[in-house]
Amino acid sequence: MVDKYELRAIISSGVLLSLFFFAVLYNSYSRKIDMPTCVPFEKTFEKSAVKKIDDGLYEIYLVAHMWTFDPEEIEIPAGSTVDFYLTSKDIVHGFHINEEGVNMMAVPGTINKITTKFEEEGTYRFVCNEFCGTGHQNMMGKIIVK
Ligand SMILES: [Cu+2]
Repeated sequence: MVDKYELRAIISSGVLLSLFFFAVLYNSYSRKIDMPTCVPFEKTFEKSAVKKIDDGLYEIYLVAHMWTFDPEEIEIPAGSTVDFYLTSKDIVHGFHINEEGVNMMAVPGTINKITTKFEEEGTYRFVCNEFCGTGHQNMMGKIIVK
């Protein structure tokens, strides 16, 4: 027989788990937060690229490695929608654009993808937000939106 205090602990754990689960679902749908998706590519890319698909539509292939991003500087016109594809050559790094709410991990052997739109002109800085070693604090780049 289960002790009544043990049963209370089990039930409250279940309630809390459900609450956290629905909080994540609620926030991702109601606030339209884009979650990065993991692209099942057979082989990841090793070279970076900035591809113009159409007017206002770009694909950016970013490679993270100790302790820099490739490319470090990207120029796009205002109002562009950008698909970011991100991978890493060595260890786990991060990719964070504060103003756009973009936050991804760069994992070796996989590609993470997120889409965002740059409405306003300006310089958007991106940084590595996963501690990756002694040069971590210098790992950054910028997107210039004109
Ligand atoms: Cu880092």
